[in-house]
Amino acid sequence: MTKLKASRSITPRMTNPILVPILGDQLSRNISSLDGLTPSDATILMMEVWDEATYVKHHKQKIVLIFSAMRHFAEELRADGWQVDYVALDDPGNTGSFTGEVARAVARHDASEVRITEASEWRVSQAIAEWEDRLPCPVSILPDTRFIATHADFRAFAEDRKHLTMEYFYREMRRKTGLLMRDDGQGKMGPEGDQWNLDAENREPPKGDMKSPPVPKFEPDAITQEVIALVGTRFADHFGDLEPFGWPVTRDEALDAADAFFARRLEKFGPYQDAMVHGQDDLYHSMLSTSLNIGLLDPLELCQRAEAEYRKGRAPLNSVEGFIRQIIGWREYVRGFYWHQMPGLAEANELGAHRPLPEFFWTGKTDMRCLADCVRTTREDAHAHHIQRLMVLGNFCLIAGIEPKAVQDWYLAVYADAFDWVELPNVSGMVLYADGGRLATKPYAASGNYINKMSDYCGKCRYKVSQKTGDGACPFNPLYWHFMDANRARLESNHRIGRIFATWDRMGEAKQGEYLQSAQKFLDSLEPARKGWARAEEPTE
Ligand code: FAD
Ligand code: DLZ
Ligand code: SF4
Repeated sequence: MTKLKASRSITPRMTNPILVPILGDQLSRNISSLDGLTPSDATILMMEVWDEATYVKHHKQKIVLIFSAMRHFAEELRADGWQVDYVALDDPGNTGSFTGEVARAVARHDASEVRITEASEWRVSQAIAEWEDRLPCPVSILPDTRFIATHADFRAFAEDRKHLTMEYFYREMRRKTGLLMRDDGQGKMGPEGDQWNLDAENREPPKGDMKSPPVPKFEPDAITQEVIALVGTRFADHFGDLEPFGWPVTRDEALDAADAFFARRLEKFGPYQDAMVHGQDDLYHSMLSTSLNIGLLDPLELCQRAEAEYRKGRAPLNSVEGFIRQIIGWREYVRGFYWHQMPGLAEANELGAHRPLPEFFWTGKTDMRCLADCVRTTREDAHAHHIQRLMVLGNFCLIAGIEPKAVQDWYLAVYADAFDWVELPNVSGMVLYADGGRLATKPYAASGNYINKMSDYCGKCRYKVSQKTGDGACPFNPLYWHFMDANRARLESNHRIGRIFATWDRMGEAKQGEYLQSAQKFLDSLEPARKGWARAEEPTE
């Protein structure tokens, strides 16, 4: 047991304590496991465990983020008088797993009960479900009230629907929260501005010399520096740059990051949501996903602040609605979808994709300028923005037919905000169509044209985006048709994409042959990723 700092004013205890394990993504004072408890009832357990740090080989900055945020949170709880039993990674006797550490702590404190907020991930929830049988005391598992939609809300929404279209779920969340709702004058509540979704206004390509206001970076304090040193030695072979590290690791820092976003970037968040500019990694994005996902910020609180900016006339509706939709729409939706579709979602491979992930996803060594830039920002910052994840990296994986497990592992390992519940639906559903279209109504496949329209990547690329086939053609062009041709039987009946095959048929055999040969030549040239990047032991086939 590591004491990071002496506890202040510990209340003497008359009865055996309730043990409250708080996991690394539950760092909120409002976590449901603490509801109704006082420092005299409970001992809080926080655990740095090898299993969590290595189930995939997380980006170094992600491990620094979690461990540093956990250590800061433990200090804050202690300062409020809570007893915190903090097990550090290198503490003697650390068993390396949540189950092992909870069992040791139950014995150490002679706990009367274990009380925990449900895990956000399937893998961990399965382990927690066994605690009741393995521990000598009762175990209570409480709902995670940080999410706006309950599991029952999502089940009710999903009942009897073939396609779980996000848009309808989002409208329910707008009604449930009252965000951006107004009385339509006849006593009925409707959406502000009479439209639920202003996405059509949010597709501006980048403008010439676009410079967005800087995102605050937080100087590592002594606690963070200690963790940086630990990660530098213990996780040296993990992907990604360790420093500079500037992610918020406390609630105060996360609130500062949110203040900076609302003051300077929210206004243009909407229009430039889908834009990509070489070397400019944040643009007008909030960069708040890490803080949201580990509990430093509350989703509803952020959306209410965004709405207030609109009501005060400081941000336009398309930006505010767009931001709120990402959070109470997409974020809540993918969480509900995850629990509704697990465990099958992790295994789904509707399109039968089997190609290994290319090595350049880890090294960034590719002449494709768009992909090289997205891998660079991923390596440097443990972050890439949504459209880079979806339309460059994801689109490539989709149309090159990369096997879903390899893609899932990559996304889970490389992003500081990656947790299975949010990564998996995005990868399997939104990007790869591996779930057979439950989440997305069509695959988001695109040729180089889309990337050229929404970015400044193509101008200086070795490949020519206007060239369709042959040496020097943008690889996205032949790969697009190769993908369509290979998946025709599954996609032709899809009303949103099926018509594309008429264009393909009109090309004639000679042109089609050129596309298919160019794509095949490119695919044959790809070097598969070496084993050991994502997992210490690669699963055998
Ligand atoms: P902003 O653009 O400022 O958006 C605001 C917030 O909306 C985000 O912080 C996030 O909480 C939420 N959000 C936006 N889009 C989504 C979405 N599709 N799903 C869930 N929440 C969303 N997000 C993660 O938090 N963790 C992941 O592991 C993750 N994996 C992804 C994998 C793929 C293939 C794709 C296409 C998207 C993924 N996303 C993931 C969603 C999104 O890319 C990130 O949330 C976003 O880039 C984070 O940066 P930001 O905070 O600046 O987001
Ligand atoms: C991501 C992560 C890492 C790297 N390490 C830890 C850890 O040592 N201890 C911990 O409590 N949580 C960690 N996490 C976050 C967990 O993986 C996350 O809380 C659970 O998986 C949620 O189900
Ligand atoms: Fe990417 Fe093709 Fe544009 Fe090059 S030409 S940056 S490969 S889309």
